[in-house]
Amino acid sequence: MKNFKRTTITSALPYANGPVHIGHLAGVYVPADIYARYLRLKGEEVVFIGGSDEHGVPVTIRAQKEGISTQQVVDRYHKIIKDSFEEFGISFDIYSRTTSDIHHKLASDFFRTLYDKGEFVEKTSEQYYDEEAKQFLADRYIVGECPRCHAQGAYGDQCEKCGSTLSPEELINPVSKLSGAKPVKKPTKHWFLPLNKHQDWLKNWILENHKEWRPNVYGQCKSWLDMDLLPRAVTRDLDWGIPVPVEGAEGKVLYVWFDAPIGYISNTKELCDNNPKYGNWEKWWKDPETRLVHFIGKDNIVFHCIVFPAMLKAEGSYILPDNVPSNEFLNLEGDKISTSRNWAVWLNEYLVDFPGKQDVLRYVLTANAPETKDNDFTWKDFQARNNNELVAIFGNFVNRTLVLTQKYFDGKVPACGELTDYDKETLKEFADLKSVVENLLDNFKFRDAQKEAMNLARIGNKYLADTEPWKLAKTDMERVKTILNVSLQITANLAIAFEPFLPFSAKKLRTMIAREEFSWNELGKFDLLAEGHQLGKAELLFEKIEDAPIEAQINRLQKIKEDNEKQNYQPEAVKNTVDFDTFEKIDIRVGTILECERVPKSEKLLKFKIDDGMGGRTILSGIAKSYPEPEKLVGKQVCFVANFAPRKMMGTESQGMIMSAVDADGRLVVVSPSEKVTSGVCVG
Ligand code: B3M
Ligand code: ZN
Repeated sequence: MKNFKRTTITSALPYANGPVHIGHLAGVYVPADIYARYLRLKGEEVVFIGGSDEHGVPVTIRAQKEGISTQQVVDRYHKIIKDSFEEFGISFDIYSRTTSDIHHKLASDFFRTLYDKGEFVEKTSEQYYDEEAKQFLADRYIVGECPRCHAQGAYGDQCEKCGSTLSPEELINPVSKLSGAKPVKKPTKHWFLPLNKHQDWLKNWILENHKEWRPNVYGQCKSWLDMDLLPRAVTRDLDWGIPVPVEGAEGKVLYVWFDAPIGYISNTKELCDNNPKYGNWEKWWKDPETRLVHFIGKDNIVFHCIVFPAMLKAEGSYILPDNVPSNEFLNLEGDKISTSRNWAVWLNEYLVDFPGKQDVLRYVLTANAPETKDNDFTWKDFQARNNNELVAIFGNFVNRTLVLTQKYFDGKVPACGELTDYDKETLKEFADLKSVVENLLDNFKFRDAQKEAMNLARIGNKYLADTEPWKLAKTDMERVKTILNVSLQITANLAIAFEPFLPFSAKKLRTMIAREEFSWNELGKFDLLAEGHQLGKAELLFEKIEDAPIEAQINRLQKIKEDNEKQNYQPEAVKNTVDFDTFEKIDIRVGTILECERVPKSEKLLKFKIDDGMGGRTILSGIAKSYPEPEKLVGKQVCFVANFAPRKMMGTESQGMIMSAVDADGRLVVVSPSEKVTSGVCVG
């Protein structure tokens, strides 16, 4: 690997159109943060750049939906997102935004440079235009029938029902989302980045010289580069964004995917302009001795590996990314995370439900990181990993070590006597793992790296279990001293090894062992805590998570699923027509419920005693699951079929049928008159 002087780490700029969820954290921000913390701990020169992507149609659509201005939308979500990242310890050197002045100027200048160098091609094409709203329509603003699955409401770029990628021209009966009008075609001029001109060097650069990129990233690039690349429009007809700095481009803005990656550069500039300790911003972007690494999700690969590098190359003075570690997607309880279906665990909500447990989520998301394939987050796994790994292994080891040291030595590090062979073996095994963890981190294998860090804790836990110092305390205090000294050195090592992954717990642990900071290079050393060093107060590093809060989460998701099913409800086809005479044959009446109880031994049946105005009758109805407290129905009026042929069920004759609506989720709801009427009257 080439030797670099410093590293610029970027993480995708999330659209400021909603809060961030566990999928964002797992896919991009936790791995980027682990990497940044690891390099800093090694004493390397690093910047870690983040920010909100505040342009683009996703943002304007949100404004439309919420009925507020686009500026209000980005102000609201930029703050929510920024706060969430801060709370989860994502250690950005800067988290800024693409509506900043610095960014507008830099992106605009960048465009102008390429324009002046003749790096764009100009093309006039026919685009959909809304004559009522008087604007050109972005793909997302055109809806119609999907040409593939014929669902209504497909977007001009994608059908959410069947997942097909579409172009607005393909939609059947397209209408404008802005006004509902039928859009018309109108010519408009745009600037295109001719990717075809860049194809050859891109091919060579990625396919020949970056074979080490993750297979998912390399593979996606290859499939693009094996086709002929086409010019890409980098301007749009929109009123939200950075104005195109060219005469004759009034009413046009830079395409969001043109300006957003430049946001990495602008944010670095903003950081450096305000903090002299980072030096000149250009060294982070233009010095060939700087290593540029982009952390992104898989849907952003082509923009970071092909489009943005082509822009940087066209400009001429920038470095190209050295690696683009992109993750696949994280699913939630087996289903794709979806903002529109609210199928997500939102970070701001997680913290309300699990205050102080940032590290638990970080741990679980890394343990299940979708590094090579899509992966699943489940609440049961979350609970199990907390209880069986963080609490039972890491926490347990640390706690026993500190409590025993407190008990026997007043919290002072005891002297280390002669090491037994077993002690030496343990320490060797431990020290060997250091290079394993490092190697994994250097290669962006965070999931395996964390697993090895947990193995370090396992070694410690096993050491204590095997040596049982609490038993030796009565007979051999010298040996106890050595065992606890070794255990304390291991504890200090764990504080280092877990620092990139679990920064809050590592900090807590450092407080407990009264050490302010460590460097990565101290990992694998066993003289980190000197004899006589006074430790701090021992506290539990992690707490067990009980079943109740986990079930609450599962129920919440279940409820969302049911609500979604309802929203997607497609009414059943209407049955064959019947004439009035046929209809008249059914005698529907209103009755008042006098008694209602479960039929013993039946899961489904409820037994009703009904006042039918004719002396009363008994009706059995299979709706018990929808009415877990049947006695609450007493006094209610219901419609029932009075001339339904009597049937015997579970030994009782049912004299009629109670009418129920079947809701979209299968729940049965009895049908009642909207006002109280006399028992026994007809419905018709
Ligand atoms: N905002 C897309 C996304 O959130 C986009 C990333 C920009 S990175 C420069 O998936
Ligand atoms: Zn479709």
